[in-house]
Amino acid sequence: MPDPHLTFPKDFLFGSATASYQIEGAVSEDGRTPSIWDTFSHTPGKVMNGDTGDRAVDHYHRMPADVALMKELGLQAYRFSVAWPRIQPHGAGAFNSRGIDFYSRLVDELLTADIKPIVTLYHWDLPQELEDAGGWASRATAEAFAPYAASLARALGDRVHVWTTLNEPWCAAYLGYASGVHAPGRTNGADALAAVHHLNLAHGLAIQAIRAELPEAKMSVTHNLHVIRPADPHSEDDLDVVRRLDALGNRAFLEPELEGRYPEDLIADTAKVTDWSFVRDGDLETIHQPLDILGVNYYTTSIARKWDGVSPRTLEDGHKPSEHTAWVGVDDVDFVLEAGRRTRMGWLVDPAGLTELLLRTSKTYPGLPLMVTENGAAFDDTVSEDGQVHDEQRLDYVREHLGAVRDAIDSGADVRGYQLWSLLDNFEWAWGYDRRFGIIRVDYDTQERTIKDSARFYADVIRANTTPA
Ligand code: IFM
Repeated sequence: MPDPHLTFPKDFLFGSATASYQIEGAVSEDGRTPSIWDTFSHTPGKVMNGDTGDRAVDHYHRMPADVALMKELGLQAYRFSVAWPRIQPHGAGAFNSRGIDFYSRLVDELLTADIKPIVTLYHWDLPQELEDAGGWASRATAEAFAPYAASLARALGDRVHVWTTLNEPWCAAYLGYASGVHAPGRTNGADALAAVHHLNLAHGLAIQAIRAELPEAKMSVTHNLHVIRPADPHSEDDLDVVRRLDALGNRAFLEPELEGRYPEDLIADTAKVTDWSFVRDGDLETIHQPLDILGVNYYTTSIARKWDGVSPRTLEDGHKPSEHTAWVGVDDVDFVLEAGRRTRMGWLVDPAGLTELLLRTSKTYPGLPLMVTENGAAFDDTVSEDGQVHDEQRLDYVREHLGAVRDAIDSGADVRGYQLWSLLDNFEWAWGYDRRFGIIRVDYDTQERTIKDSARFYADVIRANTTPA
């Protein structure tokens, strides 16, 4: 008997998500060249324990077996990303048929297993050669994205269920170019804001390029939208901090992509850092393309207040609180660490925030269907004596967040699916292999896969929703 709180509309798509650099390994095989993450992870001190994605979870070689695991769980969709340096090793010019062939085989394998492919074109592994030529701070990178997107549209064609241009450009721009905790590790506010714009531009150009090849393609983009609450809802200062973080984190992407403009307050707030002259005539029209679905990644909420300039500030998720935004003009933020359950990332478990975010987004953009393209949790798992992983905390997290999605649907949000992050334990960026998000455990020495209890629970939810009564 399905849990009534976990029953979803008929066509709701249950799946799971990964990203190329986090799982593939095989970094120098079949013509792939280094990405910015290869360079960054091989730079001493950048990634915990000196971990790299060189081998990751060897998905490049184990892909058919991994798809068989997805089928065993009953997944209806699989969201993965394509490594640009496999497809176009120099970031421009010739395409690499061996790289394309890997993704073509993956898509076929998924379709044979009755799993819908959701393809992300960019999940942070920029070809190093493009970074050397200016990276996302340079317009040329956005322009190079269009032929890359078109080549994938030609190769994978109508076998793809949904195309996603970018994953979390917030991270690519601010963590990569402002705080420098992600590749390429730059700390330059003007570059970060130029990256915001060029990522938006790449999004628009890619949609045009894919639709030119595949007029029926379903297009999307995925954002890690932030739910930030003021510490004191009556404090003008705290409300203003939240407004500025919302402008940088949410509206810097949503407004150009969905409304064809940059927020005026964002331009004013960042005036000391840049004059935004990298936005050229016609760019906003290019960025503002019709979307079929908006991808929302959600993990947690935060509470912000204006920093008084004196007291020691809270350390959130291991970084200085304003580290990511200080470079781009918002340097007076402090985050309040609320009591409550936290994941191994230090993130508060707050399912109500997901309901709030889905409802807010669907109210702001009525008529635009939403998909939760990432949600999940890192916890320290152990293998029990019975050889199983009883990851109760992750199971609870998933159950509560699925319930939160259902609550949002009940209150009127048009949510079309849920992609659990992540299918497999994998390379968690600056945290290396120290943080496990998978619903399938990977033994990093043997590469053995073990289905965790959270995955079995998720499979039961899917089965209950798809088995005719
Ligand atoms: O692992 C990441 C993923 O690559 C992007 N979204 C957040 C996840 C967990 O940190």
